[in-house]
Amino acid sequence: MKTILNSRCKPESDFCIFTKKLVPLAKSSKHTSALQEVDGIPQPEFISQSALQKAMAKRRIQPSADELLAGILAHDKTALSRAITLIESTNPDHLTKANTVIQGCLPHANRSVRIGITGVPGVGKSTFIEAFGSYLTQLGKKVAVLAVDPSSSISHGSILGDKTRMEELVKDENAFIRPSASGDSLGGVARKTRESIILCEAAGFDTIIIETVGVGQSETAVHSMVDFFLLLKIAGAGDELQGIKRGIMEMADAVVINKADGDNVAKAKLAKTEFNRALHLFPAKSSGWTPKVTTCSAFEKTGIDAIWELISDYLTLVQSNQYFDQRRQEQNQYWLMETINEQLMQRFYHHPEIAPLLEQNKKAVQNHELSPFAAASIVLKKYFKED
Ligand SMILES: Nc1nc2c(ncn2[C@@H]2O[C@H](COP(=O)(O)OP(=O)(O)OP(=O)(O)O)[C@@H](O)[C@H]2O)c(=O)[nH]1
Ligand SMILES: [Mg+2]
Repeated sequence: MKTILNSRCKPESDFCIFTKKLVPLAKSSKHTSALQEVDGIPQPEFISQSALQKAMAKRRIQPSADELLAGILAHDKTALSRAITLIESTNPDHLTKANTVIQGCLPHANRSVRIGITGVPGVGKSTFIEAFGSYLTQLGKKVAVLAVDPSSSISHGSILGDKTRMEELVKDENAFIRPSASGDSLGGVARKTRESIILCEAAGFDTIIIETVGVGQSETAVHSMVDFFLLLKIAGAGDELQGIKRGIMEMADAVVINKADGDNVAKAKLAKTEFNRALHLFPAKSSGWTPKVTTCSAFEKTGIDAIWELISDYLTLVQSNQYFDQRRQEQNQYWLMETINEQLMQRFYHHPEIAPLLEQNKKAVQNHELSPFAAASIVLKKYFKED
């Protein structure tokens, strides 16, 4: 290989990218001054020009909404990926196209189980999703993994880095993994994930896993788009309940104590007893389901089947008592209102006249020249053109 590449280097080149060797200038016949441009790198001969042109042409062509929709409905993962990119785009032209695709997907969506997974960093979410997701695909399920992580614009998406931790699932024909959308507001990021769920369902995925790292209010956002909410924990030193946000415990349909392996098994069992006791103190859920506590080792892949069994029990219950549909209806209403609120706020705060006026009124309030109510009224009147 090396000799072939070497033979393609022009002898007069100053630097050969293939061999990574500098050819001394003195030996270069053409170049005598540093100000002279060196020759460009020659096009490798082994690239077929027609293939190159085809590839370039393909890259330039943006598939139409109809083509994307057809691809998604044919269960094509590339079309799904491209459509999600469209949803995540901030380009207004893409918005219309994205909406057309979503609208087309809607009649084919809604036929899946949506599972939310939360837990502090390092608890083992990615390792768990790898084990759990692979278990499900072995059962013949099609699994899509999405995320809500508003911090991902800084950290570039936890799942993206995690793809190395989800080695098996990434390669799995029946799995689809997508990192969190980026954005500056949780509402925006969550909306994109929610729309992506619809697309994944239309693309034939019957189990959607949504991961969140639990920063800010992201658990609430994920809870409002899933059927089952799973809190991942690790056993500590007997102070399990400390440091847990009360809200999360109320949302959880199951608490799974991970890393129940090696020396940790006894501690995990103890934690299980403690969580079980604590969960009984919470009011009964409107689903009629009593939250369960279990242990597992994502690393050793133990206890994973019991978790799926537990989720299946939950589904049987909520499908028979109609809670499943009722909750999805409520979630749709919630997202309708959320999207309106989000867009109104975006419009308002980014309005070119409002932003400076708001700053001016903030100062006036700070200097006790105006009451907060009077200042708000001035800004709102301007926005609604009532002044
Ligand atoms: N012993 C043991 N280690 C585990 C288990 N699950 C995960 N780990 C280890 O815990 C560390 C963190 O696991 P991750 O899966 O990256 O955790 P995470 O919750 O996704 O972390 P973030 O992405 O940072 O939020 C890794 O070193 C894993 O190998 C387990 O069941 N047992
Ligand atoms: Mg992770």
